[in-house]
Amino acid sequence: MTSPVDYQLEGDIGVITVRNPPVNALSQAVRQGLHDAITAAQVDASKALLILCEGRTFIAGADITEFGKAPLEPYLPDLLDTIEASAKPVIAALHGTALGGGFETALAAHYRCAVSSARVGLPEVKLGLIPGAGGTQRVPRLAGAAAALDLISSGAPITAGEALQLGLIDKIVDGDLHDAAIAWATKLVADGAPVRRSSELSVPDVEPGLFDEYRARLGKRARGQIAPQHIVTCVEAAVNSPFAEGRAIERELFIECMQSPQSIAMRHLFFAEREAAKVDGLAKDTQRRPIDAVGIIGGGTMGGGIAMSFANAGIPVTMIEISDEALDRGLSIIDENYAGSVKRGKLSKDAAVSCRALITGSTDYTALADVDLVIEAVFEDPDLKKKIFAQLDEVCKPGVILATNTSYQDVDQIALATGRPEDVIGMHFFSPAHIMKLLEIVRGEKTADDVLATVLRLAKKIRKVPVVSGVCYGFIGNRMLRPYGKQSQLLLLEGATPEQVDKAMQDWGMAMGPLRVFDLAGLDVGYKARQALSDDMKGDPKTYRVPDMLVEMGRLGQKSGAGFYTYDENRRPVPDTAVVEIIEQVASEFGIERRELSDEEIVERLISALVDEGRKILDEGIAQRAGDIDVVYVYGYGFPAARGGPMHYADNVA
Ligand code: 3H9
Repeated sequence: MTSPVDYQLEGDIGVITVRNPPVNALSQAVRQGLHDAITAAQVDASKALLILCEGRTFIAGADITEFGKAPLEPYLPDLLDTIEASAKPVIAALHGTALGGGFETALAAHYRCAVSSARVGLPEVKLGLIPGAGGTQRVPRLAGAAAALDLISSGAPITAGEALQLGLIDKIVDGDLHDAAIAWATKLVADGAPVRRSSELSVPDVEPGLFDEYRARLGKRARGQIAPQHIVTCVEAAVNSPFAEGRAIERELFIECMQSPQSIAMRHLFFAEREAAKVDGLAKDTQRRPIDAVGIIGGGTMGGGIAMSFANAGIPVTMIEISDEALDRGLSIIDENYAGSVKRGKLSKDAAVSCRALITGSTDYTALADVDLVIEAVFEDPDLKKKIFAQLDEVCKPGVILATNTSYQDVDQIALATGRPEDVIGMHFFSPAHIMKLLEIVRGEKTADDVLATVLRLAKKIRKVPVVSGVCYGFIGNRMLRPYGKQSQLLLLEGATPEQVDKAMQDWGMAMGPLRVFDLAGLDVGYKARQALSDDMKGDPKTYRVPDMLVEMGRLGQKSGAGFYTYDENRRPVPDTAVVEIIEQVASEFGIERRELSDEEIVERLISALVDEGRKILDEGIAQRAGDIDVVYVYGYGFPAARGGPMHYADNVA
């Protein structure tokens, strides 16, 4: 088998090229190839060594598919010791995304250059891990402890420019990376540049209290996760101990993380997310339709958020509303959102202005005559939606994709309102749509393959995580939410309070407990939806009597200042004895004797409700695979990533 690492002398420079598509991950063969090349280079005529990669990126990390298996030599930390120990200067030349073990490889080199579009980072924490090949020890030595904590605990990559400022790279080069790097290496040789080992540096002085502050902050932000706390321990060790000792601590904690159920869960999600974008039976080479302009029907919170998702990806949007006032209102919400993004530092002012300029409005459907995709985002009224689709059928050009953002309605019925059901699909965004990552793509019975393939690719372009669902009431996510919500009502009647249910779920890791979620969504939404259902579909009245009574009292949730809780002026939920009285009254009407419930019982019953429905969804073929359901729940419903999603949790931990 040919090695994925090639070594050649180019003049005085020994050039080590990694060629392991798609992302040049550090498989055993790559590690071996690097080891052999570095060793060979010590005794040849080269005066300096250059490590670079072919393809779209520098090494993007350890090979995650090898994790959880018996480790194979050479181990990465040992290989990086060999690189750093080289008697000849080693230069790493970065492009694409130098991540995790890839960036650690670059940090073990003596000099680093990068093209300006490159990004570097240590994203291990997103896999429930810590950097395991010296990253926690070398970054603080080069950039200081505070910068190291930010970089490693967030897992977010930074630009080459930021890395240069932090001292993590030495030079940004223009033009062809190979040629520019050879030129720089040649100059370093001519200047007699010495080997520079980051392990030999000491960490600059540290602000008192820094580590305690990070421990507390990460304890809140990544509740219950072990990797972020271990990162603080390792960086602290970098400050207080020699390199070898710090690295031994890093190694031990890396292995602990690697074997933890949290990392197993997060690695499962990494692959599940990528798998979810693939559809069984959909040919890889399916032709995609070009999407260069988008129309959105409805300028409410949802329509506005969807418009921003496209504009942020550089795609122009025409937003349609029924009146000038409604349009102005919609556009001004978008203005406020952009102003908010600038204020929070998420977007530069210039970027916000150019994105916003891509959104225009109209009250006339003929403004959609030339767009390539229309997304309907009006409220959940099936007749209104059908009317809109019939109208779109009249004004839109052939080949346009017609999508509905419905959360519940039958996409096949909506499709039949047009003469082109094969062009109709569901694109279910989650609120706020410009922030939430999940996109449930609903494949109708007649949806054409190229429509599905186009929307799947488009999802990536607008930086969403797509999951494909079949047609059923509520699709994957909201269908599972129904039994979960019903179970929460039974728990209340049997003896729990709203705050006990929510606290139990939040302590377990959910971003928000179910009753607070319902208050946030608006209790009137479920109320109205129930009015349209038969008694049979509504199910046991015990599961909705309390929220019905709350709505009839005008307690619609957060927006009316009261629902399962009352809300103070800062929209914080305050427990309300009036709600407990209603619960007690309904319980007694149904002859239920209230008792004390444990937090364990609350969690067990609520998660089982999700999992049982998830299994039905799988059996019916609504979801292709269990991992798809996990992706929906983690990205759309605040399920803790460190538990891997409801199906992974049920199969592996529960
Ligand atoms: C680490 O390094 C630990 C060390 O500190 C210590 C070790 C001792 N391994 O995402 P894409 C596959 S932990 C194996 O669609 P993009 C991926 O599954 C690692 N496979 O592309 C997919 O396969 P398929 C730290 C990997 O352009 C294909 O490549 N590094 C790996 O949207 C394309 O991926 C990370 O966490 C991998 N490391 O994004 C980086 N990475 O086509 C993880 C990708 O069969 N990777 N694949 O579905 C990423 O963040 C993105 O893949 C990247 C490219 C930004 C690189």
